[in-house]
Amino acid sequence: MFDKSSLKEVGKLLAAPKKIALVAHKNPDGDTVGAVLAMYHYLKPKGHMVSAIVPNEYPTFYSWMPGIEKMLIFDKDAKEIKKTLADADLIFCLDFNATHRTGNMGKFITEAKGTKIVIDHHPQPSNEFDHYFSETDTSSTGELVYEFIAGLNDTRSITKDIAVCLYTCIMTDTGSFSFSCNKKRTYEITGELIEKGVQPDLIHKLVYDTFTENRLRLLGYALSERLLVWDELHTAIISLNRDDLNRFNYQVGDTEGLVNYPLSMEKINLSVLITEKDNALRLSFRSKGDFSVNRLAREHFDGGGHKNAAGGNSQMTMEETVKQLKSVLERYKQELDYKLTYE
Ligand SMILES: [Mn+2]
Repeated sequence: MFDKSSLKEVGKLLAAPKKIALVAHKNPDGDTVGAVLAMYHYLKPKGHMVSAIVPNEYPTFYSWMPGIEKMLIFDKDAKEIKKTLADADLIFCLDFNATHRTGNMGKFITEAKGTKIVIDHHPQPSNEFDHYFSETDTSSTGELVYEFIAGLNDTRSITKDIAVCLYTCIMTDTGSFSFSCNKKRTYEITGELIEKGVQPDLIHKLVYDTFTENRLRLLGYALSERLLVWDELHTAIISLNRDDLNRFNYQVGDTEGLVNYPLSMEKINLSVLITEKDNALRLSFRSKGDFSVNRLAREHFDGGGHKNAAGGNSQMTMEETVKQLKSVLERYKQELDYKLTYE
């Protein structure tokens, strides 16, 4: 799985107590939060001084996760985080592979003197780090954290809390085992986590069955009033501006998963969600089949991600962004014209 000499070197670094910063990416999802907390619970009992750091607020449907109250949030605790990063012997970057993915916090990671270690499954890592535990063909960073611990021959140290965090990573990053989940190894690891005490049905409820009424009504509104379908491009778009979000008292995480709904139409291969947040537009892309939204986001929307799930940004107005999206997609018309078949 991983490069033996990197594992050996990092294993050596972890053999004596260290100051360790564990960092999540901006707009945190279940994978990055779960990976940070799993590493926190793994390293802390070994005598290290460990800090868990996230750039901005995480959605409330992760607030049940063990240890999450320990998270330092850069938007609130910038001063403490700057010092923690500057003092750290080791910095683990979990679920991202370029410092800019942590927003304004990025430059403090860049400036930090500690050894920088990436555990991540996104394509094309930047060269800013010292050690890479990077596999693009894996369900989640959580799965790679398991492999990292397994690589150190230390799965016996995996407690129920660690297992719960890692399970949350795998469940959320595979859309409850509906994508990026075609490998036997993902299920072997899931089985091991269940043996450590994870209850999959309970975790599913804690993450997905915790909508507020406003969130469910926003979903209904988005699908009935804000959905645009471009048949000839096999594409659907949902756009939500500030007023739409305010109307339903938007809270962080309320649009999570929304982008997946249009893909449930047979004719749709690409779904795009555009939301107005912090005076800029955030784009979220999902595809089914071979169309790469990572490429689309990288080449045209200042973003990136995975083949079937990516994010991007736009500095234009909503109207201009939708127009630009349409003109870009016209160029991909052929590539978007397919129908999934059983083979
Ligand atoms: Mn991930």
